[in-house]
Amino acid sequence: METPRCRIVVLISGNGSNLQALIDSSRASNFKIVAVISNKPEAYGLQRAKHEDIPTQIIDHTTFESRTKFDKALADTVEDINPELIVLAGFMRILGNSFVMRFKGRILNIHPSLLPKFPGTNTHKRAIDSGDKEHGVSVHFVTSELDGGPLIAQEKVPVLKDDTPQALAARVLEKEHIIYPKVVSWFASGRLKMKNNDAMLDDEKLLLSNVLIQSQK
Ligand code: NHR
Ligand code: GAR
Repeated sequence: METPRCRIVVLISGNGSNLQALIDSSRASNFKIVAVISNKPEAYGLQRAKHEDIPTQIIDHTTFESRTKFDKALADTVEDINPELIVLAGFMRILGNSFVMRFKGRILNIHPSLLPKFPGTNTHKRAIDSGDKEHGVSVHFVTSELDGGPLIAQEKVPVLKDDTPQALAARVLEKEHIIYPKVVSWFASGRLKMKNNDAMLDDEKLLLSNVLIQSQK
Protein backbone atom coordinates (compact mmCIF):
# COMPACT_ATOMS: atom_id res chain seq x y z
CA MET A 1 0.00 0.00 0.00
CA GLU A 2 1.15 3.55 -0.66
CA THR A 3 2.09 5.67 2.36
CA PRO A 4 -0.47 8.46 2.83
CA ARG A 5 0.80 11.93 2.02
CA CYS A 6 1.11 14.60 4.73
CA ARG A 7 -2.03 16.75 4.77
CA ILE A 8 -1.27 20.46 4.68
CA VAL A 9 -3.37 23.62 4.81
CA VAL A 10 -1.95 26.73 3.15
CA LEU A 11 -2.86 30.20 4.46
CA ILE A 12 -2.55 33.07 1.99
CA SER A 13 -3.40 36.76 1.62
CA GLY A 14 -2.37 37.57 -1.95
CA ASN A 15 -0.89 36.43 -5.21
CA GLY A 16 -0.04 32.94 -4.04
CA SER A 17 3.06 32.26 -6.12
CA ASN A 18 4.46 30.28 -3.19
CA LEU A 19 1.18 28.35 -3.07
CA GLN A 20 1.64 27.61 -6.79
CA ALA A 21 5.17 26.33 -6.17
CA LEU A 22 3.79 24.05 -3.44
CA ILE A 23 0.94 22.84 -5.68
CA ASP A 24 3.39 22.06 -8.50
CA SER A 25 5.87 20.21 -6.31
CA SER A 26 3.17 18.31 -4.38
CA ARG A 27 2.29 16.35 -7.52
CA ALA A 28 5.46 14.31 -7.10
CA SER A 29 6.08 14.76 -3.39
CA ASN A 30 5.09 13.42 0.00
CA PHE A 31 2.53 16.12 0.88
CA LYS A 32 -0.95 17.04 -0.29
CA ILE A 33 -2.64 20.45 -0.04
CA VAL A 34 -6.09 19.70 1.38
CA ALA A 35 -7.32 23.29 1.72
CA VAL A 36 -6.35 26.91 1.07
CA ILE A 37 -7.60 29.65 3.39
CA SER A 38 -7.37 33.37 2.68
CA ASN A 39 -8.13 36.31 4.95
CA LYS A 40 -8.62 38.41 1.79
CA PRO A 41 -11.57 37.64 -0.49
CA GLU A 42 -9.75 39.02 -3.55
CA ALA A 43 -6.51 37.03 -3.11
CA TYR A 44 -5.44 35.66 -6.52
CA GLY A 45 -4.13 32.52 -4.82
CA LEU A 46 -7.75 31.42 -4.35
CA GLN A 47 -8.09 31.15 -8.16
CA ARG A 48 -4.92 29.07 -8.31
CA ALA A 49 -6.38 26.64 -5.74
CA LYS A 50 -9.76 26.43 -7.52
CA HIS A 51 -7.97 25.64 -10.77
CA GLU A 52 -6.52 22.56 -9.05
CA ASP A 53 -9.84 21.62 -7.38
CA ILE A 54 -8.39 22.34 -3.93
CA PRO A 55 -11.13 23.43 -1.48
CA THR A 56 -10.90 27.10 -0.48
CA GLN A 57 -12.25 29.15 2.38
CA ILE A 58 -12.31 32.88 3.01
CA ILE A 59 -12.10 34.12 6.58
CA ASP A 60 -12.19 37.87 6.17
CA HIS A 61 -10.59 39.51 9.21
CA THR A 62 -12.48 42.77 8.57
CA THR A 63 -15.76 41.04 9.42
CA PHE A 64 -14.64 40.20 12.99
CA GLU A 65 -14.99 42.42 16.04
CA SER A 66 -11.55 41.61 17.38
CA ARG A 67 -8.29 39.83 16.59
CA THR A 68 -9.17 37.18 19.17
CA LYS A 69 -12.44 36.36 17.39
CA PHE A 70 -10.74 36.18 13.99
CA ASP A 71 -8.05 33.93 15.46
CA LYS A 72 -10.64 31.60 16.97
CA ALA A 73 -12.66 31.35 13.73
CA LEU A 74 -9.48 30.59 11.79
CA ALA A 75 -8.32 28.02 14.34
CA ASP A 76 -11.72 26.29 14.42
CA THR A 77 -11.76 26.09 10.63
CA VAL A 78 -8.26 24.66 10.52
CA GLU A 79 -9.10 22.14 13.24
CA ASP A 80 -12.10 20.91 11.25
CA ILE A 81 -9.81 20.25 8.29
CA ASN A 82 -7.44 18.46 10.66
CA PRO A 83 -4.15 18.95 8.77
CA GLU A 84 -0.77 17.73 9.97
CA LEU A 85 0.89 21.00 8.94
CA ILE A 86 -0.16 24.64 8.45
CA VAL A 87 1.89 26.56 5.89
CA LEU A 88 1.81 30.38 5.82
CA ALA A 89 2.53 31.53 2.27
CA GLY A 90 2.34 35.31 2.03
CA PHE A 91 -0.16 35.35 4.89
CA MET A 92 -0.31 38.88 6.27
CA ARG A 93 -2.21 38.66 9.59
CA ILE A 94 -0.32 38.23 12.83
CA LEU A 95 -1.58 35.11 14.63
CA GLY A 96 -2.36 35.36 18.32
CA ASN A 97 -0.93 33.19 21.02
CA SER A 98 -4.02 30.99 21.29
CA PHE A 99 -3.80 30.05 17.59
CA VAL A 100 -0.09 29.34 17.83
CA MET A 101 -0.48 27.22 20.98
CA ARG A 102 -3.27 25.11 19.44
CA PHE A 103 -1.01 24.07 16.56
CA LYS A 104 2.36 24.23 18.27
CA GLY A 105 5.25 22.90 16.17
CA ARG A 106 2.96 22.47 13.18
CA ILE A 107 3.07 25.96 11.59
CA LEU A 108 5.69 27.12 9.08
CA ASN A 109 6.25 30.61 7.65
CA ILE A 110 8.34 31.94 4.78
CA HIS A 111 9.71 35.42 5.34
CA PRO A 112 11.48 37.53 2.73
CA SER A 113 14.64 38.49 4.65
CA LEU A 114 17.68 36.90 6.24
CA LEU A 115 16.17 36.72 9.74
CA PRO A 116 16.89 37.92 12.40
CA LYS A 117 17.37 40.90 10.06
CA PHE A 118 14.20 42.75 9.04
CA PRO A 119 11.27 41.06 10.73
CA GLY A 120 7.86 42.52 9.82
CA THR A 121 6.98 44.12 6.51
CA ASN A 122 8.70 46.12 3.75
CA THR A 123 11.82 43.97 3.96
CA HIS A 124 13.22 44.56 0.45
CA LYS A 125 13.23 48.34 0.74
CA ARG A 126 14.75 48.11 4.21
CA ALA A 127 17.56 45.85 2.93
CA ILE A 128 18.37 48.30 0.11
CA ASP A 129 18.17 51.36 2.38
CA SER A 130 20.54 49.72 4.87
CA GLY A 131 23.18 49.31 2.14
CA ASP A 132 23.26 45.53 2.61
CA LYS A 133 25.11 43.57 -0.06
CA GLU A 134 23.11 40.41 0.64
CA HIS A 135 19.45 39.73 1.23
CA GLY A 136 17.34 36.60 1.05
CA VAL A 137 14.63 34.40 2.45
CA SER A 138 14.07 32.46 5.66
CA VAL A 139 11.74 29.61 6.56
CA HIS A 140 10.93 29.20 10.26
CA PHE A 141 8.52 27.58 12.68
CA VAL A 142 5.87 30.03 13.84
CA THR A 143 5.82 30.87 17.55
CA SER A 144 4.15 33.78 19.32
CA GLU A 145 7.28 35.86 18.69
CA LEU A 146 6.67 37.54 15.33
CA ASP A 147 9.18 36.27 12.75
CA GLY A 148 11.18 35.04 15.74
CA GLY A 149 10.45 31.31 15.75
CA PRO A 150 13.29 28.81 15.20
CA LEU A 151 14.93 29.07 11.78
CA ILE A 152 14.92 26.07 9.46
CA ALA A 153 16.51 27.22 6.20
CA GLN A 154 17.76 30.35 4.47
CA GLU A 155 18.85 31.20 0.96
CA LYS A 156 20.80 34.33 -0.05
CA VAL A 157 20.59 36.62 -3.06
CA PRO A 158 22.88 39.54 -3.93
CA VAL A 159 21.65 43.13 -3.66
CA LEU A 160 22.72 44.76 -6.92
CA LYS A 161 23.83 48.31 -7.61
CA ASP A 162 20.75 50.48 -8.33
CA ASP A 163 18.43 47.69 -7.18
CA THR A 164 14.75 48.45 -6.70
CA PRO A 165 12.54 46.77 -4.07
CA GLN A 166 10.53 45.18 -6.93
CA ALA A 167 13.58 43.73 -8.69
CA LEU A 168 15.01 42.49 -5.42
CA ALA A 169 11.66 40.95 -4.40
CA ALA A 170 11.52 39.02 -7.69
CA ARG A 171 15.06 37.70 -7.12
CA VAL A 172 14.10 36.57 -3.60
CA LEU A 173 10.82 34.99 -4.78
CA GLU A 174 12.71 32.68 -7.18
CA LYS A 175 14.57 31.28 -4.19
CA GLU A 176 11.36 31.08 -2.12
CA HIS A 177 9.78 28.82 -4.72
CA ILE A 178 12.65 26.35 -4.37
CA ILE A 179 13.24 26.46 -0.63
CA TYR A 180 9.63 26.20 0.63
CA PRO A 181 8.60 22.94 -1.07
CA LYS A 182 11.89 21.45 0.11
CA VAL A 183 11.27 22.36 3.75
CA VAL A 184 7.63 21.20 3.60
CA SER A 185 8.78 17.82 2.27
CA TRP A 186 11.29 17.53 5.16
CA PHE A 187 8.41 18.01 7.58
CA ALA A 188 6.18 15.61 5.65
CA SER A 189 8.80 12.86 5.83
CA GLY A 190 9.18 13.30 9.61
CA ARG A 191 12.76 14.59 9.32
CA LEU A 192 11.88 18.09 10.60
CA LYS A 193 10.42 18.83 14.03
CA MET A 194 10.21 21.62 16.58
CA LYS A 195 11.41 20.55 20.03
CA ASN A 196 11.79 22.92 23.01
CA ASN A 197 11.68 25.91 20.68
CA ASP A 198 14.45 24.52 18.47
CA ALA A 199 14.13 23.32 14.90
CA MET A 200 15.50 19.77 14.57
CA LEU A 201 16.46 18.14 11.26
CA ASP A 202 17.26 14.42 11.49
CA ASP A 203 17.39 14.87 15.30
CA GLU A 204 20.05 17.58 15.04
CA LYS A 205 19.47 21.12 16.22
CA LEU A 206 19.46 23.66 13.36
CA LEU A 207 21.69 26.58 14.27
CA LEU A 208 21.73 29.98 12.59
CA SER A 209 25.24 29.16 11.37
CA ASN A 210 24.10 26.14 9.38
CA VAL A 211 20.61 26.90 8.13
CA LEU A 212 22.15 28.20 4.90
CA ILE A 213 23.96 24.94 4.35
CA GLN A 214 20.89 22.89 5.28
CA SER A 215 18.95 24.43 2.45
CA GLN A 216 21.42 22.91 -0.04
CA LYS A 217 20.41 19.41 1.09
N1 NHR B 1 2.05 35.02 13.57
C1 NHR B 1 2.85 34.69 14.58
N2 NHR B 1 2.31 34.48 15.78
N3 NHR B 1 4.19 34.54 14.44
C2 NHR B 1 4.76 34.74 13.24
O1 NHR B 1 6.05 34.59 13.13
C3 NHR B 1 3.96 35.11 12.13
C4 NHR B 1 2.58 35.25 12.35
C5 NHR B 1 1.73 35.63 11.30
C6 NHR B 1 2.25 35.91 10.07
C7 NHR B 1 4.18 36.23 8.54
C8 NHR B 1 4.98 37.51 8.74
C9 NHR B 1 6.05 37.66 7.67
O2 NHR B 1 6.63 36.68 7.24
C10 NHR B 1 3.63 35.81 9.85
C11 NHR B 1 4.48 35.40 10.87
C12 NHR B 1 2.17 40.01 8.85
C13 NHR B 1 2.72 41.03 9.61
C14 NHR B 1 1.90 42.25 9.95
O3 NHR B 1 2.42 43.22 10.45
C15 NHR B 1 4.01 40.89 10.07
C16 NHR B 1 4.73 39.75 9.76
C17 NHR B 1 4.16 38.72 9.01
C18 NHR B 1 2.89 38.86 8.55
N4 NHR B 1 0.58 42.23 9.72
C19 NHR B 1 -0.37 43.29 10.01
C20 NHR B 1 -1.30 42.88 11.18
O4 NHR B 1 -1.79 43.80 11.82
C21 NHR B 1 -1.24 43.58 8.82
C22 NHR B 1 -0.48 44.01 7.62
C23 NHR B 1 -1.32 43.95 6.34
O5 NHR B 1 -2.47 43.51 6.37
O6 NHR B 1 -0.75 44.31 5.28
O7 NHR B 1 -1.56 41.68 11.38
O8 NHR B 1 6.39 38.81 7.29
C1 GAR C 1 6.52 36.38 -0.47
O1 GAR C 1 7.67 37.12 -0.79
C2 GAR C 1 6.53 36.01 0.99
O2 GAR C 1 7.79 35.66 1.48
C3 GAR C 1 6.06 37.28 1.60
O3 GAR C 1 5.07 37.78 0.74
C4 GAR C 1 5.28 37.28 -0.57
C5 GAR C 1 4.06 36.52 -0.98
O4 GAR C 1 4.11 36.14 -2.31
N1 GAR C 1 5.53 37.04 2.90
C6 GAR C 1 5.39 37.98 3.79
O5 GAR C 1 5.80 39.11 3.64
C7 GAR C 1 4.64 37.52 5.01
N2 GAR C 1 4.37 38.61 5.81
P1 GAR C 1 3.09 35.07 -2.88
O6 GAR C 1 1.70 35.47 -2.42
O7 GAR C 1 3.24 35.21 -4.36
O8 GAR C 1 3.50 33.73 -2.38
